[in-house]
Amino acid sequence: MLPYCIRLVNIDHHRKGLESAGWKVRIIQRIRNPKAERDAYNEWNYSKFRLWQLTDYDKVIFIDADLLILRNIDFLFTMPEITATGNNATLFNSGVMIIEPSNCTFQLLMEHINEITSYNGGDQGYLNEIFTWWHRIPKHMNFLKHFWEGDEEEVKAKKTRLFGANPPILYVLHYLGRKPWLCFRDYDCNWNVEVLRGFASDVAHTRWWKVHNKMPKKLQSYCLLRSRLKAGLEWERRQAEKANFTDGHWRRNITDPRLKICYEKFCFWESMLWHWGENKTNATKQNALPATPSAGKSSS
Ligand SMILES: [Mn+2]
Repeated sequence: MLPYCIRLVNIDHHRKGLESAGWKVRIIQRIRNPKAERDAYNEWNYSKFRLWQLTDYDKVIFIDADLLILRNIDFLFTMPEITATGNNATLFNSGVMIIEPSNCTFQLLMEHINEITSYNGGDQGYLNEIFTWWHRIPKHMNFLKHFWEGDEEEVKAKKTRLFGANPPILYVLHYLGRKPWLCFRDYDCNWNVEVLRGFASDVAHTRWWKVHNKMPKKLQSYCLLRSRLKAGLEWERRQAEKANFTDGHWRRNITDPRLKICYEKFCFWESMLWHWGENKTNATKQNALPATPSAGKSSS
């Protein structure tokens, strides 16, 4: 079983979507990170600890909602708790984890919630404090879509080859930064934001859309864009234009049909731009686009 951790905003609607895609949905009580700020992106990500309460399963392969599985990973069920890929030096990335549900472990996790400070503010930092011994599997099992600042051109080219390889070489691709379904399909919108440019890869972006296109049309309808998000994307594009980013993605025409499809009451998103950016907290509070934490923080 591959449980899927997701925040359902419109419960009935999204639940239906997940169920028609074949997921067994379980509604859980969220767990608040007591050290997180109110309404921050990481306020509720300790909810992941509830994985250990799935005691009707002996073993669980946990996969973050922003990963694309490209090859069969069933053999991971033979690995013990806790198995993961390395993030940096001695720490593991919590995007893919093999865990063994146990109420005792769940209790242990909950017991220290007020003392332990997570190095990155997220569940990853916390779990790394609890599970100091872990089993390392190759990076191909949770390959980060990220180019480090120091990456040589050769390394970048190699990563890009891996993102696009067909048949796939990578087992699992982890979409860091802005998610492909929150961009127009024309290009990776990480290009248009200075602090996110290390996450930009049109090849990885296209890969996600290829999988999307194979989904039944009915399921694709869950991937539409809200008016507020369209406005946010256009605002970022204009910022990139002002800064005259040399990659020139901001010049491209948007052909994605989702630009013209509106499912909300308010469809005139262009008017949202009239006062956009005047009050910065306004844009983040109303959740136009996911916050843009530093590269390290968004790596989970
Ligand atoms: Mn992730």
